[in-house]
Amino acid sequence: LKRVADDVRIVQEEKTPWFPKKISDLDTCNHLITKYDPDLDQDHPGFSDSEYRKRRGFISEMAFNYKHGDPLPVVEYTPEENATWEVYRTLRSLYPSHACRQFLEALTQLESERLYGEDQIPQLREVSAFLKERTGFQLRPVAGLLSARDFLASLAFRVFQCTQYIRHPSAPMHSPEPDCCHELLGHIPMLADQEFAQFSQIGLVSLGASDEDIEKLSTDYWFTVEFGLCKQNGAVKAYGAGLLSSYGELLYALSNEPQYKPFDPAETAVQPYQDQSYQPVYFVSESFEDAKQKLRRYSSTIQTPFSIRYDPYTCSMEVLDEP
Ligand code: HBI
Ligand code: FE
Repeated sequence: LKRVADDVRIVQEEKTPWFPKKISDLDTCNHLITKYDPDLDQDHPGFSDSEYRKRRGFISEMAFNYKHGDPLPVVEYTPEENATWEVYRTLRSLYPSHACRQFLEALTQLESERLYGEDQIPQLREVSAFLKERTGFQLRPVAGLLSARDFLASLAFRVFQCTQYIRHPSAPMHSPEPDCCHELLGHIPMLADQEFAQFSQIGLVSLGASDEDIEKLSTDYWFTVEFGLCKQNGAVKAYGAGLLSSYGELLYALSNEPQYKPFDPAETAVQPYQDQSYQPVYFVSESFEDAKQKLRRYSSTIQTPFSIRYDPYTCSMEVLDEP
């Protein structure tokens, strides 16, 4: 006897993953990845420092309670926290030779407006207002490493989820997780550039995408926004936030040790990566304009049952059913 499998036709219901439709929906996009949590990870430099963990808990609490439209919380940083911010001075010395032009321009502006200085950690509220005037990007506080889906979805609304705590003072030059040094020194100056801000709306493609496509988009994000290099006046410069916030890796990435490949979204998307040590390979873009166009072409290969447009007047997604 033959079992006729065709009789039992399982109709797989095609389900589109939930995604935020309006900017206040981002209040529910706060799923953290517990990797590198100082409360759970024994290797975290703050693991055995109960004072540090208490402080982190306090700042996390503010991020979890934050609702879209609330004024951004102001953190009164302690003298010890402000002392850790000295990484700024150290990194600053490398920027003129290693960072891309757009980064330097924005950083200089942040300094001349006295939003950035050596003595204290800048406040997200002021930095968010600065970005909003330039590219429409705004910040919202987040308690730690966010899921790729939630993180990318926020970018679609030109919202950057930004951590507000600082790394442990025992390891000022390295942090296993994003912290305010990484956000303020790596991401913020880049988000003040128009072309780069448009590139960062990579998030639009992630809305309703499959887990597989989210993984590919995060990998493209990883090798561009986090570890990207670009050509400028015949030289290679850094624009990735992971590089611009790490003295050691910034030097390494622009030395002749690592391998360089041209940025190609389809290829880059499947490049294996790790976050434990320096990258073995970096992707070089011709320009942000070029990277944006390549990404746009690649995005059209990502299948969703609809197309989406962001309406900046209502800060909401317009979902257009495909014919
Ligand atoms: N979460 N808080 C935070 N900051 C990031 O930069 C970040 C994140 N989650 C995921 C992520 N970056 C990317 O590496 C991609 O997975 C999107
Ligand atoms: Fe980052």
